[in-house]
Amino acid sequence: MSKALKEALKGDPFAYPNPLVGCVIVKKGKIIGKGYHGFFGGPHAEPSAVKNCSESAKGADFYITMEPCSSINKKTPPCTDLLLQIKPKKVFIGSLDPNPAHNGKGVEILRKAGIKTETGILSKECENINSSFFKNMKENMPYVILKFAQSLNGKIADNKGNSRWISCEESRFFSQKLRAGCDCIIAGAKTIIKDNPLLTVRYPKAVKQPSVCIIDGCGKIPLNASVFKADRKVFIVVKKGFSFKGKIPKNARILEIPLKGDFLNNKILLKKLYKEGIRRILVEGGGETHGQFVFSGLFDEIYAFISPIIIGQKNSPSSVVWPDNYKIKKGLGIELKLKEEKNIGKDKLLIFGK
Ligand code: AOF
Ligand code: ZN
Repeated sequence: MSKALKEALKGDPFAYPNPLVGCVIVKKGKIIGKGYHGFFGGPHAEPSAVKNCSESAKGADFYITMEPCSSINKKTPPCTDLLLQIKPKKVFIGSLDPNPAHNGKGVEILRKAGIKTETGILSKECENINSSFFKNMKENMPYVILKFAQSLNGKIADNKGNSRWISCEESRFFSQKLRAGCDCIIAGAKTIIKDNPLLTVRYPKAVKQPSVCIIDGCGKIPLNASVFKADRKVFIVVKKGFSFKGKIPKNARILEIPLKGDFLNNKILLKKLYKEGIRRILVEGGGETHGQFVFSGLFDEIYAFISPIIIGQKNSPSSVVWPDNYKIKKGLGIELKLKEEKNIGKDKLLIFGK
């Protein structure tokens, strides 16, 4: 199963928002085939592994990180059909599929057909690689990743707004991979006005551009901003009742969201985006946008690229900011859990969860 997990990870970033799934086929103590779900809409791990087999998979043992799918009316045929046809000796399963269309059903179908199954092999590990898919299925909410590159002292630009480049080239490439695995990028209006970013994916073999969602309570962004130029959807989020002046670009849509205190109610925004089909979101600043999501606990992970540079100007902006009068329930700030750390070029990437 740990080898199947390694296979599954090869699906990052193009399998998203589908789960990462890997499959290893073993016969007489020898691995005869391996495969993974490589891209959204593409073949699942099981048919990929069967296709790669060096001999017939009949009577072999299958190690699959997630319960095989079993429903029709989706992009690919049910993997249970393939398994019933192959008749494996035994099917070892990591995690169950949290998708209500499949949950527990795949295992049941195999058992009823007389195929031995064993579930719960490295189940925590198999679940952990799919935390976004599990959240989507269980909460009907998008998975939210915050990303920023900051100096050692927490600054994202100097006092003139110069931010090129805080992080190194390797970190910026890694950020592109993160974008390629998301279907929406959230940015604040100030970022759009100040930096006029494209917010596109420039990553090898990426075929889709994530949509962009601009938090713009009072409609201040210029409607000829670069962000509208790429072929993708742009959501402009304004406070409820605000009417936007000017001609809205063809690929843009206005989302009206009620206020909560001084800011927009981002929980309602996330629910709306989920209904629009958005499953994995990258929040890419600036500091005040990050602050709103962090303060209200509306995030799942934070990717902080820490660069070995100190930006000392008093008025240089910070990576996460909220108003002085916001009260923290306990302690000095919002505590996080460090999940992983990596050296990327000269930078350090720290990945936090809640
Ligand atoms: C598997 N093996 O490798 C994956 C599974 O739209 P489709 O046809 O790609 O189906 C997507 C659903 O299939 C997804 O929501 C999840 O329940 C399951 N994913 N199942 O047997 C795989 N990726
Ligand atoms: Zn399947």
